[in-house]
Amino acid sequence: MLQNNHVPDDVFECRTRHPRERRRDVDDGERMTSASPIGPSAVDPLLHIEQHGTPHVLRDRLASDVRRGLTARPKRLPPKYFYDDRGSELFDAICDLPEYYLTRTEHALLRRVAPAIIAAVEPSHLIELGSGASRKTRVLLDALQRSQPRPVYVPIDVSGGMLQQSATALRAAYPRLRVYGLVADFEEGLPPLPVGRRRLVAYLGSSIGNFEPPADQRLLRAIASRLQPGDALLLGVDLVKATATLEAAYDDAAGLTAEFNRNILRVINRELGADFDPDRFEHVAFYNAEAAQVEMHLRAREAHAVSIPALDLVVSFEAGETIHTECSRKFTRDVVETLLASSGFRLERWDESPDAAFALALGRVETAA
Ligand code: AVJ
Repeated sequence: MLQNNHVPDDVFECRTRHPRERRRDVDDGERMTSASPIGPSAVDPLLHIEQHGTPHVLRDRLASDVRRGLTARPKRLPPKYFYDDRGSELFDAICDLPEYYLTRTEHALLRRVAPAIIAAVEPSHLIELGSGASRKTRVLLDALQRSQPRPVYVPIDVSGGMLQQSATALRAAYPRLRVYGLVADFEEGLPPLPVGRRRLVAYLGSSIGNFEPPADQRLLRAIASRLQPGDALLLGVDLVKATATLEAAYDDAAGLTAEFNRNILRVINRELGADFDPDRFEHVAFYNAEAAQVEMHLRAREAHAVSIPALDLVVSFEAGETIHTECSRKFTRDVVETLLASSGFRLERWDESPDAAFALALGRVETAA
């Protein structure tokens, strides 16, 4: 569709019009619309970033999630709140740690299979969920650029700063690449996706592992519902393996994962005026084999109380009491195949790293019978 010179107004599905919406023509008549367009940039017509959902709504969401989580027993917090600027930087540093094999293993696997995946799908659009720094994406973009005259990349991420930065860098590296960045919290509902001849959605890094059933299926179904038969999903999944390997990856010697875990408390301090002392919490990570997931918790070193003025709430902790901050599920081929099938995708390719540590699953949206 974006190959055409005249693109109909409904470049987006399920488009909602906002009264103050401003519409701007992009390049040769293509249009992007949203509640609050940030771009296109004055200096680069192939770069466009728009925001879905306002910071105000995001903060309300944080407030209600924190209230619900910290008044529950056992206490818990959603892992998506690790990722403010500092948390994103910490996660980036974790990806380079010797113990955190996930990122480099997936990267090497992608280098090996990206050409075959791009050849099989022949996408016009690469849509990436949780694109972050878009490091591994370049492997896919290299293959895409070779096979497409006018490739389109659609990074979707909650972090606007990160998105802007990586989108700008990608535009410099790939002169023919059109970048439509979407700043959105896709856990709160997937933003409308650009319509294209053939779309490949990539969800890498085993981030799907943060979603416990049935939330995993809900997310994949939402993706499938925005796609058409023939479109595809590339899912990166960390695989079940020796407990010691898994636990080291989430409790590194340098202590970066511990800082990353405690960062969620700093986020709550800043956003809700709380007085968490992160040093009063110990980082705990272990593999729960029965649930096939690594769990991260924060354990109070001593009994104390924390006040959260924005919620008008005081939370007390017993000595040793924990906050469950993350589940990182570990997968098998069977589990992934079943998850994909129950969400509307047929498993078309399954590629494992040579050490069977990590896999890439290619799911294809089923052609309607
Ligand atoms: C980004 C969710 C894939 O679960 O391995 C890294 C986050 N947590 N170290 C993961 C994380 C602790 C990461 N994901």
